[in-house]
Amino acid sequence: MKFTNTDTRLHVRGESVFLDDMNEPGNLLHAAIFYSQVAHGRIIRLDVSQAKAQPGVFSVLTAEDIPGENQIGGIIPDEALLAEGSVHFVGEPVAIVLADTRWQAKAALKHIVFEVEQLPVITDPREAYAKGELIAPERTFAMGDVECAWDKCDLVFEGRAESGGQEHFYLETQCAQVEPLENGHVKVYSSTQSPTVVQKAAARVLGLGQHYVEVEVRRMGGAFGGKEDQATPWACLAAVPAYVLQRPVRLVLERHDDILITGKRHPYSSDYKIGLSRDGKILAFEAMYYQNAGAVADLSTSILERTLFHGTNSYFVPNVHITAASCRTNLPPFTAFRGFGGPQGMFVIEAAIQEAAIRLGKSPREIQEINLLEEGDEFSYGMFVHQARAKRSWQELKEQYQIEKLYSEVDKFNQENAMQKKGLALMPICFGISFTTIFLNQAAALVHVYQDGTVSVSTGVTEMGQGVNMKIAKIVADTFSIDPDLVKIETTNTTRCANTSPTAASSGADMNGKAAQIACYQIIKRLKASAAALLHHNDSEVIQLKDGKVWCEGRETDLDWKTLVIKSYLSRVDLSAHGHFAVPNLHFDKTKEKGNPFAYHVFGTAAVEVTLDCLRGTYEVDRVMIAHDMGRSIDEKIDRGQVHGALMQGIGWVTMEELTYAEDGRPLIDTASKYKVPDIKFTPQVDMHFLADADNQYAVANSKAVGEPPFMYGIGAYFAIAEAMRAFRPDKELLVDAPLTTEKVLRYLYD
Ligand code: LUZ
Ligand code: MOS
Repeated sequence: MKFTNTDTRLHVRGESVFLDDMNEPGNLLHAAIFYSQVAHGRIIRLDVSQAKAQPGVFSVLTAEDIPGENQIGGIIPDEALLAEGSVHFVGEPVAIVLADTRWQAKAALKHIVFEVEQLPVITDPREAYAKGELIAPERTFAMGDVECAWDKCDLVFEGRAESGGQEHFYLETQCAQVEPLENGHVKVYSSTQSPTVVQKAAARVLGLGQHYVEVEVRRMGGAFGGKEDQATPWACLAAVPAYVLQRPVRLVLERHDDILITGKRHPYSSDYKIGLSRDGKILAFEAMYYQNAGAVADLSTSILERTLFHGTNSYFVPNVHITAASCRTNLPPFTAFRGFGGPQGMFVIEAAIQEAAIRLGKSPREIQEINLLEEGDEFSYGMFVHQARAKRSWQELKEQYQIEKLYSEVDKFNQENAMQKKGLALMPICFGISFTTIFLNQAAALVHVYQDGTVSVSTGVTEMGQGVNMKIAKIVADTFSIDPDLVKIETTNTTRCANTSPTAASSGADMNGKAAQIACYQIIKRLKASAAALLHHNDSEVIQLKDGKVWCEGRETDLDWKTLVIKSYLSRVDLSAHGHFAVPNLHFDKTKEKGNPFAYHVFGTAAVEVTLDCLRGTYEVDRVMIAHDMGRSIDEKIDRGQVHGALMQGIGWVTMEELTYAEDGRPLIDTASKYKVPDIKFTPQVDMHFLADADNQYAVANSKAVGEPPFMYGIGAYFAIAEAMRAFRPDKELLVDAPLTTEKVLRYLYD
């Protein structure tokens, strides 16, 4: 089989068509967005008349030109498409300039008169909390009784943990193109993970039924959660002028604007209290997570929920009391990012364990190991661990890579070197798979078999570089037992697959693969009946499709796939089917905060080794070793790529990627050149081991979701560096303030 990932082939040749590569319609208008430079204020004056008179400018639209509702908030309706009355963050869209060229639209922006009376600005989530500025009521997950437990502990202490935001740095910036169709219909091309979210929001701002809005997604040039909710405003900002002016409109953010004004990973500030027995058993854990939500809700409440779900990571803790609050500040709204609040939660308990190790005079890995989840253990949210692979991945990692030997080498190195120190940290992960919003756990597919035996597959999943199209093609080919070259994966389009859930929560291949399979089974059933008739058999149960041939009663026949298909068509057999899949057995009661929210969990353990230059404060990640629970991999190359990419993104989050804000709420990271992401030279040697015999009956083809879980391995880099720092300054307390930039390291090493 010569099957390769079609997208990769196109990408390396520069042939793949991203949104801004599409041919331009003849009368296309280019949009540029005028946005607030003030983080909080009352609008006193907005005058666009001068801008309208600039060369090439066709029109300038403001909130009053929106034909429908000026509202795009999905979970909580608190987000205007265009500011009206007041502004709440730097970057809030105020007006849309439409011109013949992108440069003319941009040039006209400075002719907009916008006066704002400044109001007090909040940037700190704890301050917002103290002032009662909450996006929604805070939530608490509890199990056992922490208050009774503290007395039984040999060690109880409190601590604080900070983790910063993160820029998605997708290569393709936010963009959309909208074309007016006949009879008041519109077609929206969007670089979105969530076609239906875009469809609903566009229908809302245009005042149309959803059936008048078609959303089409070919692919994204990266997303990482940044296009789960935040592709929507840009699609709507193109839809309004396209509809009002009845001309096609394209809107593509420049990198500078994208970095400055679009949402990022939520920064968190957290307090914790932990109690342990002398031998390191965690008896109780309490935490308060202050999430910096930014100015509007976006997905913050949902992300907050996942922080609670992952508050105890892969450990069993009998007494838990964790509370989380989504705090409204005047920063650009934070949003989904790979891990979706999970990493922020896990970071806190890992910090608590590291500190406990110091206080108990143990190694962190001793404490981690004896607290790992076992079969049947209960999570604070009432779910029980099933198919626990925490200890297994831990053991396999240790054996595969001789981890204890590595620890003695690190100790030896640190004794022999004064100005260079090494650190080695283990990072176990446990990540729940399913949207925590239960109704989103469904997917649909539409499969057509054409007369020549080739196959067209549409699903609700979107391709963002993660290789999901390749996985779906393999699943479909495998289900029909035909050559994958016969299968084509279509664009994602709301007229072919409706009510799509976001391609998110690592669930895209799981759910859409299953939906596609369900559609295939229906066609197979009809084809088998047709084959039975052709072979003069009255029982279709004896028919099998195998390797492109029809088998009957366990024997290969002369009938092949292509002949069967054309003969079935001529007998007027339906060769198309729609499939729908709903993940079974999910439920959650928010009044009790208990239930069964996940189809399954993904486990794994990583070891991260670093070397710190104690003169310069610089560090290198030398090597990462991973034992990962991949289920039965659908495509090993793609899955290795996902683990590797997620790991590096996680390492970047806790090391060099730093977002800073001025006191007046202005993001200080406003160009690509001010933001560091790991590059190829920073990439360590990565050794990866997938657990053998790790089938997972809860996902398609016994696989496991891969998109997000390995991100959290990156957290190990933080604690490896922290260990190296403490090897140099054993007198100092653990620093828990991610990202651990070189500047912070240097300040720590030399006060
Ligand atoms: N998106 C969402 C997600 O809407 N719900 C989730 O639970 C989720 N989890 C991870 C990433 N995106
Ligand atoms: Mo998401 S963080 O878009 O899975």
